[in-house]
Amino acid sequence: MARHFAVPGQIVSARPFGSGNVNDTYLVISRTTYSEVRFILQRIRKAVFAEPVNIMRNMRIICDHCHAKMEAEQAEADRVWQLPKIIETEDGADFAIDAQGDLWRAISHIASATAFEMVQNLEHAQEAGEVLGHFQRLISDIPTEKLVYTLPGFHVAPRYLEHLERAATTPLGQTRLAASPEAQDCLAFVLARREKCFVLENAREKGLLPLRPVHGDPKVGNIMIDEETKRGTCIVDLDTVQPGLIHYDIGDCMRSCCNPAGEDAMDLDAVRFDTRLCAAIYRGYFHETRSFVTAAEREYFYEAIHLLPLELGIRFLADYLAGDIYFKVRRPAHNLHRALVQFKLTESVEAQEREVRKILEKD
Ligand code: GN1
Ligand code: MG
Repeated sequence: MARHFAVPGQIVSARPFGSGNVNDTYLVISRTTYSEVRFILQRIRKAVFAEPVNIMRNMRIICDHCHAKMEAEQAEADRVWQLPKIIETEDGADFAIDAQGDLWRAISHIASATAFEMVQNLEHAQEAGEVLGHFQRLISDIPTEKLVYTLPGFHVAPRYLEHLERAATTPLGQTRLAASPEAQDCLAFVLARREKCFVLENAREKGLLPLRPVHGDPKVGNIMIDEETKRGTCIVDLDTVQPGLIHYDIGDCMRSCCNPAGEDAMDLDAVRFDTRLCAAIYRGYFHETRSFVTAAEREYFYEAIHLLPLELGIRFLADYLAGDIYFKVRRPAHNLHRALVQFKLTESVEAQEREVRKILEKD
């Protein structure tokens, strides 16, 4: 599939790249007689994205919009901001379809920058916040009507609760629950927090929170840090950019970047929500977004920081009970363990609610 894309030279390798839980990603090397080009090749999983073409429609709009805006702002910027660009096929299309009907795309590789799987230090956290805020600001003036939903219902927590409750009653769900006291504890943990799942969607329905273009998946592993300057340079993985609440992003970035033990922490006791990291992320984020974020939106930031780890835990647990069909797993009960990590994180947020709220009041 790499050969479909308009890149000079000969393809010499295509190796698995990164650690995505959904799509398949490869780093491809194409050599010419004088140099080489590296690019990213990806297959979109139809099991998750029913209409992969929608991803490419949004991606085209977002890339064109952001690249133009980044270039216009470059003279004033404190760094060279980047965003991968779509590499067209030999026929000038934004993607190629294989014999199985799967969609493949190629994008430019952001070189001399690293996407860490875990937050490294306070500076890294602040950069993560700044990168997310910068991206949200760049896309904030794209009318939401111009974007399609690549993943309908994404981050709508009540929906995930429903999935979980349904998965728990299926024969497989019942078997997995009966075999695991940990899974039973997880389910009880969620049910004790059931009403929390509705907080953001209720506020949205009341008209308190506007729909805006959001990233959807600003986890630490999607944020690239310049190896030279140690500053953030770009956010990758635009698959879930669609209309949503900025709370999904701030909550997801926090749940990912404020847990120094990482999403796959083997030692559950090491999982905690680090408020110093939270303050650093918020500083970077708010620096970029203060121009458009409303007071009402800020009032719900704490709820988002509490909800997103709970929601991801619900998603992992539901997938475990449904037989691991959504998230790729690397070992048995991987999804159950992932859920346990997120619930530990949720508890840690709860225990520090006052402290977190104080951080979010700062201007
Ligand atoms: C999935 O595939 P990846 O790693 O980009 C998931 C996110 C989760 C994340 C947890 C489309 O993202 O929502 O936060 O795993 N993406 C989708 O690591 O469901
Ligand atoms: Mg993703």
